[in-house]
Amino acid sequence: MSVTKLIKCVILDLDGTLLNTDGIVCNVLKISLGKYGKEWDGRETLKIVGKTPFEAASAVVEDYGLPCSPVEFVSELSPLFSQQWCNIKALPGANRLIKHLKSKGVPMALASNSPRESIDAKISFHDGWKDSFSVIIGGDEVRTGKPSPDIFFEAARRLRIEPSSCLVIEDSLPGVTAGKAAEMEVVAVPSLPKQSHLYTAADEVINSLLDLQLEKWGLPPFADWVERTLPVDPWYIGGPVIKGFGRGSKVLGIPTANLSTKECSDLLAQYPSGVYFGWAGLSTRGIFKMVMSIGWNPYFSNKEKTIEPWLLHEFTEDFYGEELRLVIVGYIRPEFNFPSLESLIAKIHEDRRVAERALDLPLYSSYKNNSHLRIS
Ligand code: ADP
Ligand code: RBF
Ligand code: MG
Repeated sequence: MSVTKLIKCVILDLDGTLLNTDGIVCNVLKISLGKYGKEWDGRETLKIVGKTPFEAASAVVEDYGLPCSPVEFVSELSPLFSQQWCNIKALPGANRLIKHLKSKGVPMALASNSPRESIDAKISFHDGWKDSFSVIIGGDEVRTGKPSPDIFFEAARRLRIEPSSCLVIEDSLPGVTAGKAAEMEVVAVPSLPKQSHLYTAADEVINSLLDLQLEKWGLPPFADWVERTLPVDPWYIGGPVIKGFGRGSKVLGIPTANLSTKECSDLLAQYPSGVYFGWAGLSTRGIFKMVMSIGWNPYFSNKEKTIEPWLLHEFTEDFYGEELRLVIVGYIRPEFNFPSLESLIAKIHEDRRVAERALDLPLYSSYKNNSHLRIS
């Protein structure tokens, strides 16, 4: 992007952009469709992200042929959703973004298709969020929800900032459409995988909030990158090493010790795909530096989200079945597709160098002694 836009404020969507609502929505639909003897299969997810509750309910009632009206279905779902709000986690990068913009005095608005009351309830579980937004608008406070631009026009009006100086951050297609119809700059952060090709209307499509580059919009840049790495709240996973796709060593010359994706599926779903690094512990062999990818390996277009840890050590033998423990401490970059196998391999070796150097920094090296890595 060549032109730096002079953006004065940021308007954020809530569900799927700042909050990881997808899992909760699936659970609630599973339960409520179960009452009608139907099984939620996730196929409507695309039809409901970014919609108003009424629109989402209409899609489900129609697709499943439910013997109730969308209005009735909404009122059946509402109490189930309310019970779940305390369990919704912030998406990675959400707290970082809100804190940063607040500390730099950049005005923020929250504009969501969900009713104002639900927005207030949801954000009450996240410290400091409510006070960070100068403006909060729900779908019930404007005439028509997204994809209509109403909600964004209203946000700009209340912020007293020209629409063309507003940056919208949105995960859904209706939200992107609404932002562009309001003639704002729009960064899309699709919440569903493998959808980025649908977001052609957006000014930029990023993989997760971790990849947001505020300086592109003339906003104060994040200052927390350390030698090409972004520290993350550490997370811990582990399990026996299983067989992967059988191509790490063979095709790339880069062996990756795979973990069962079923056993850590909840954790995996919480983290954006991308390249991360940290420390790896193997029961009988010790503790090693590690760099890994999480995701669908776009170069190989995998169907499943996998975790591919490369231990930065030369082993003389395989260690399938052994207990592998990982502590992940930092993020490097999103996953990419590559024009050639050589360029993919070269990039992974560059990741290795970045991780190797970073892990010597006190910030990251302290985790080497974490008890999670020592398996007794
Ligand atoms: P798979 O597709 O079955 O994971 P790979 O070709 O990716 O096969 O090789 C991974 C296996 O190689 C690991 O499960 C482990 O037993 C072994 N291995 C040897 N050296 C390493 C290393 N440095 N990092 C990760 N795995 C290694
Ligand atoms: N695969 C991709 O398709 N794109 C990537 O950007 C990518 N980055 C990776 C970075 C690291 C550090 C590692 C260890 C793997 C990466 N891979 C990537 C995954 C690689 O394709 C995978 O290890 C093989 O497919 C083996 O299953
Ligand atoms: Mg592997």
